[in-house]
Amino acid sequence: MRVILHIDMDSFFASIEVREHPDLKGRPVVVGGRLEPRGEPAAGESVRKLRGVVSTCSYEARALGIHSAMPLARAYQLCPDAAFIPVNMAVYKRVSAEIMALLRPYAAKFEQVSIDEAYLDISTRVRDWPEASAYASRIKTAICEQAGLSCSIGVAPNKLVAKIASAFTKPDGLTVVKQEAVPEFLASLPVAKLPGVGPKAEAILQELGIEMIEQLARSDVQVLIDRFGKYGWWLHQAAQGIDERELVEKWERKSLSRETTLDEHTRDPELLNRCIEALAKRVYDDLLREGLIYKTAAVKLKFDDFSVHTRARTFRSFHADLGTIEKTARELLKELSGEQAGEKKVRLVGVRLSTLGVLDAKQQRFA
Ligand code: TTP
Ligand code: MG
Repeated sequence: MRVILHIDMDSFFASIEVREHPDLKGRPVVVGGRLEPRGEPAAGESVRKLRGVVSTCSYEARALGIHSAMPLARAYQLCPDAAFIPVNMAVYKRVSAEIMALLRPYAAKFEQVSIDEAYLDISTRVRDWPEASAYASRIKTAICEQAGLSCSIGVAPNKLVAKIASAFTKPDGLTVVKQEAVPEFLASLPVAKLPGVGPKAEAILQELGIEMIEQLARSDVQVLIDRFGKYGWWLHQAAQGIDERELVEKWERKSLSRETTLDEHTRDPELLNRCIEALAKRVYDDLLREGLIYKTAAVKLKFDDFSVHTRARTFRSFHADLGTIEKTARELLKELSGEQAGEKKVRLVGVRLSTLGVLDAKQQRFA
């Protein structure tokens, strides 16, 4: 069974501003434009001089007709009492990175699509659709508790339907479309709900007498290909809820490492071995949690004269087990200690894994 989640944060920039300024809660909040470099304009002046467009706004502001890409001046006409906040991109990027890091371990495969959207392949983590729904609920709770923000999630057999499903109930939505329910779910939606269908494609489809996805699914694929080329074929597939696209893992971790400073500096091989094994276990737990595999293992020693020595070994193929990390780390420790013979004692030990890959469903047997 293939289960894909699409997660989209609710009114992302505006929700972050509300989280940072709780007095804004429940109010129309409009995020857009930039702060004047000269600083705060006088009262009243700021809104009259509003330039640029709305990046996003709270759902309270949407109820008044304000939306993304609308000129700020127009938003002000619609609601002079709204809180107008300039874009603070550095903050939103930081929050986005925190949320993506929080989401990553929930998926066997992960694809970030934009600042506030991601796909998660959880096919190997759940057995049926009720479990998938409960899994998505847990993710919503985690984002709420750990980031103080709400999101909407679509759960479906592929990326296309998951994306449409996440937008289906917003904000704070959870829409599950199991395999058997896909045709019925799509049937009642207008063609504009298909990703990629903008006003232009919508107008052409209307000329062909096609307004709903159901009509598109039943239409002659050759007519669509004649009109749209290859995209016509894709449209026909999409209307039937068919989408085989895999998730594309863009985010790659360069390395995983753990280190520890010793309470007492030592040269005792027994003690150092125990320390290395404990670190290997911790790095291995990180690896498992992130669904990764490794090709390189390394050990680092810092001595009491503050000199730092590292030694790494790269394998011919990827590994996913703890045993190889432990064995390699012990051997590298022995080599390093041998090189640094003398009176120097060790004050810090580290274990690092690099040349990382993603453990996908087919490679699960590695684990
Ligand atoms: P969206 O996910 O499209 O919008 P949203 O998160 O604000 O609201 P929704 O609840 O409908 O998902 O975009 C994410 C962020 O990207 C949004 O918070 C601000 C930014 N953005 C712009 O700067 N300009 C735009 O035109 C749009 C659509 C978004
Ligand atoms: Mg969003």
